[in-house]
Amino acid sequence: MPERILVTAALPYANGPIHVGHAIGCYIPADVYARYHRLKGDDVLYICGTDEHGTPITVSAEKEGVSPKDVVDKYHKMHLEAFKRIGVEFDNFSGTARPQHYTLSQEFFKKVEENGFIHRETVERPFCPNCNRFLPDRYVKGECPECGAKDERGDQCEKCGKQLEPHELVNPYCTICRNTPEMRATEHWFFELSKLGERIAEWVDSGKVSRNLPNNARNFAKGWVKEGLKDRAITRDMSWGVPVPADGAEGKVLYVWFDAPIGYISSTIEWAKEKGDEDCWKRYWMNGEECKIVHFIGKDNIPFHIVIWPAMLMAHGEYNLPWQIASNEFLNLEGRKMSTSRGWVIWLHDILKEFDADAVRYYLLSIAPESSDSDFKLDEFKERVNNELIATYGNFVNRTLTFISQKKGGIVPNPKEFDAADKKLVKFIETQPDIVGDAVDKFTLMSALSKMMNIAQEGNKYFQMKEPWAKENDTTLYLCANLLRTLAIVSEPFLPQSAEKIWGMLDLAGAVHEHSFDDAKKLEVEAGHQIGKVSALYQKLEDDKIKSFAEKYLHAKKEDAKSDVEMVSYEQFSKLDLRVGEIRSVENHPNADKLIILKIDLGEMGQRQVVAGIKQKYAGQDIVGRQVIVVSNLEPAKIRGIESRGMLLAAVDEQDAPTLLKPDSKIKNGSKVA
Ligand code: B3M
Ligand code: ZN
Repeated sequence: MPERILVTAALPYANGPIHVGHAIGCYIPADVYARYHRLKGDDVLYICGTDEHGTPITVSAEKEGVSPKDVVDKYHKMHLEAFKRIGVEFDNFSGTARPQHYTLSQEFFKKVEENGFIHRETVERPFCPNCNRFLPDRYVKGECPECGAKDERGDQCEKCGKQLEPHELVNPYCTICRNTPEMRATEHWFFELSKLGERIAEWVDSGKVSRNLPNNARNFAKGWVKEGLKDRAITRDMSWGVPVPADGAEGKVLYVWFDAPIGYISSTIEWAKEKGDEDCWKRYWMNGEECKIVHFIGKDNIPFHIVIWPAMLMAHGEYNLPWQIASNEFLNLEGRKMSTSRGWVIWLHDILKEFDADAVRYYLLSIAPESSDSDFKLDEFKERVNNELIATYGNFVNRTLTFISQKKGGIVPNPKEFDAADKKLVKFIETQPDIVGDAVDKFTLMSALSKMMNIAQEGNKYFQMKEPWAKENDTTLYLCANLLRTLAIVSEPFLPQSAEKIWGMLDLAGAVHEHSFDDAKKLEVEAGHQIGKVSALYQKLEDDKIKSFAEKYLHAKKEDAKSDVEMVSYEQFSKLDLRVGEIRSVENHPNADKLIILKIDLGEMGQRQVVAGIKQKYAGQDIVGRQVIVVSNLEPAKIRGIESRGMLLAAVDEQDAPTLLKPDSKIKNGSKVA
């Protein structure tokens, strides 16, 4: 019986690129799950979109000196491209700043209010007198009231995971100007979560939730309910967001975590409209228990998906509740926590520029942080790709097809009578696909991946044992061609691009993803079938390639490296050409608030144009005529559209504010700094 399944992945904030940790946190696992169920013939939809509201977006916009909409559009496009390259295939990828999402979120709010789960209340919230505004969520930092961690944001403590409200921080400060905020009265709307604790606890334990609900999620929910759920403010004093649909709510928008999950529904509605069947989204959201809603998320999103979102749905009353919350733990990088602010991160678009998408998918799935945090290591990436993906999977593909192509003129031969080993292989073809599928259904994708790889391994063993190069080989090659077809289908959810290539090389009808997973259990490559052109699936990863990738893309800012400062050799250092220069002119950068364009005299080396991020500190100061230290052999770069040929040396304080370095006394322009 085909099932109906709605798969979602956490809506990524549109305020920065996706890194490998995000990718394996939920997008790739959800994609594997959705692809598998599409092959099973289920009615499955994979829904996502960008989360375009909240202070993550407005803080980024202010930093970059552009509008929130600009930020959102830029990253929406970037996310989509990266997902496409890595083979993450959504049925719809929407965005929460679209009009129909506004309408739906407002209707949702009103319905919950009508049902008696929303009240308004005047409360005290941090207000920065200097910036003249309230400081929601990420505009305020301070000490976590729970664990004492410093510099935590007003929405969640990264250290202990505690959900916070901006006014709960100890010793708060404004993240824009660093002033201490004062408390001011303001009116907000509260979601009455306190009324729903019992129902949440009951639901988590009921058979209506997947028996594979991860323990961390189940226990978290029960623990939180036991502690006592509190009503939560679901509005904020800011202008970017869904306007609160109530009288007297000017200047207030819905809290991003209230509107974002509604994005799962609005994206489904958008999909239905584009399909030209306006109402068909209802069969996923409104048909009682017939549809399994599976939310794939990263660990930090558990509280919202296991408690608040279901509570919102209960309070609304007309939509289906989730059936599964599949969440991974965190991925570290070379033994250290990934940090976007410190640059210790591998962006998905960077790694995809240099390496095969399925090689990246393979490695990430093989180290997925399923039950505990795991570690991305470039050396291990190389090893796994070379020794497993290429040596096992690629090898079976290659030896089977090459042999048929070279020794049989590309024709799959007629099998003779099956011996015991052949029969064993046929049995394996009949049973192994379900073993892989069961593991996917249990949300244990690492194990599913290794069971998929068993197919290639078994194929290699069989090939080796049968010695087709030395012995009668018609049966062997016939069965290998069939096992390869099985492998292509079963591996499609994990390695979609490789699977299609194998299908193409086998020259079978259609595309692999149009076939049925259950067909993988049959022998359907017929004797006499002509295969297509054969080529290698992957390129071996060489040390040099890995090293140059690390040099190009992986550098942490120095403050992060305090405990493990990376050493450079004298030879590396001596490659820098540092010179004394003199500032001749200064002008504002046309496209950036913090940048200026300098012309610098390097004596005999001539004049240079350099773009530098020192405007805030040096605005209004006359620095023409001042001597500076210039890195003169830096590769030329365009910075926001303006060519820069060099870099000025400056010391930076804790807030990254620069102080230019200069020679102790006047010296000839162009002098070498050694
Ligand atoms: N945007 C948080 C995140 O990207 C948030 C998820 C929303 S899911 C409804 O981690
Ligand atoms: Zn301020």
